Amino acid sequence: MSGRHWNKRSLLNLFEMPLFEVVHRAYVVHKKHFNPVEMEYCSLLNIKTGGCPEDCSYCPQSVHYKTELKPEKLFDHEKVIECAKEAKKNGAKRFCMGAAWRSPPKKGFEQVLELVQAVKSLGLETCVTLGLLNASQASDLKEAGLDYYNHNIDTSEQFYPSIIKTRTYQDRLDTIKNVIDSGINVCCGGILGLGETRDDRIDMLLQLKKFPEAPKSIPINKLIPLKGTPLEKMEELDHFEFIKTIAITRIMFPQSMIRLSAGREQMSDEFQAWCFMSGANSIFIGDVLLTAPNPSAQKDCELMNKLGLKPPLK
Ligand code: SAM
Ligand code: DTB
Ligand code: SF4
Repeated sequence: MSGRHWNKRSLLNLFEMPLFEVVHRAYVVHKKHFNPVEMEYCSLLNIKTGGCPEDCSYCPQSVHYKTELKPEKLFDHEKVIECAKEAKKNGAKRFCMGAAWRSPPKKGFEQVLELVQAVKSLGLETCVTLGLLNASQASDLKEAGLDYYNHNIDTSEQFYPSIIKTRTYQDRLDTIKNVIDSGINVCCGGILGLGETRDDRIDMLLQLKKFPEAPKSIPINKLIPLKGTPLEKMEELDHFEFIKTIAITRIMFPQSMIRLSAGREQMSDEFQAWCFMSGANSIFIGDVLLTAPNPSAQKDCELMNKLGLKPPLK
């Protein structure tokens, strides 16, 4: 399957198949490469909130939109380490730190390098998402022991300028190249429900396939239409189209971890279960994502128990 040649036609064929057929194919691929009852838990912390000069239409942290968010300075080192310890106690395998920057400023970047080393020494995998990176920043992060860098392409190249005007798709691809060249694992995916077409979803998946190697981790976010952002009133994407896209991602990327990222708080148990059956095998745990609510630990624990899913044994 993985050696198959992917193009618009072959992906459209999959999208046009009956839902059960696509989900069945995805589950077969999933079972071949993973233990289907295992769910990876990652934890997320916004270490620098708001005041971001970018204009991503979905994001409450952009200075371009009047949202309810209060900008904050970079978190204190000790406070971050406390959160990382708590995340480990709750079963997280990876601790991901996000900062609302276009690209990391010098002093903040040095502090992040120290945080990466400290979090890693707790026995957690590390991930950061800091915006655009040059080659030297990527290699400094590698040296500090960073395991993953999250940088999403979000949608198709064609649709991208309708969502973000302050940077180009190519800026994003350049950063991903710097991350790959430095030897850090790539965490790269997108958002569904931005108002994109099926064709855009296909192009986004084809773009992920063009990387020299498949991203080890693929976050699929469901748009959370946040108050004050231009996408606040966006009509919700059809649930089955969302599920099909997850299933097709699994078929195309048999060995990648697929994270059902933003949007779980707004989804029913059944909707999430369909996504897990279609190959999503990773989630963020904890009450908040970066700024938006995420299901509580108790709610997630109940859902995992009902579905018979559990974190992998260490
Ligand atoms: N500033 C960094 C950047 O843009 O790469 C890191 C943080 S950014 C918030 C990480 C990702 O979160 C975005 O690429 C997008 O996919 C996702 N995201 C942000 N706001 C979202 C929303 N309202 N709903 C769903 N996903 C969202
Ligand atoms: C990703 O793809 N999703 C996470 C993580 N990478 C950094 C972020 C989701 C953010 C959802 C909106 C918010 O919390 O502000
Ligand atoms: Fe800034 Fe990232 Fe939000 Fe875009 S998504 S406005 S780059 S924090």
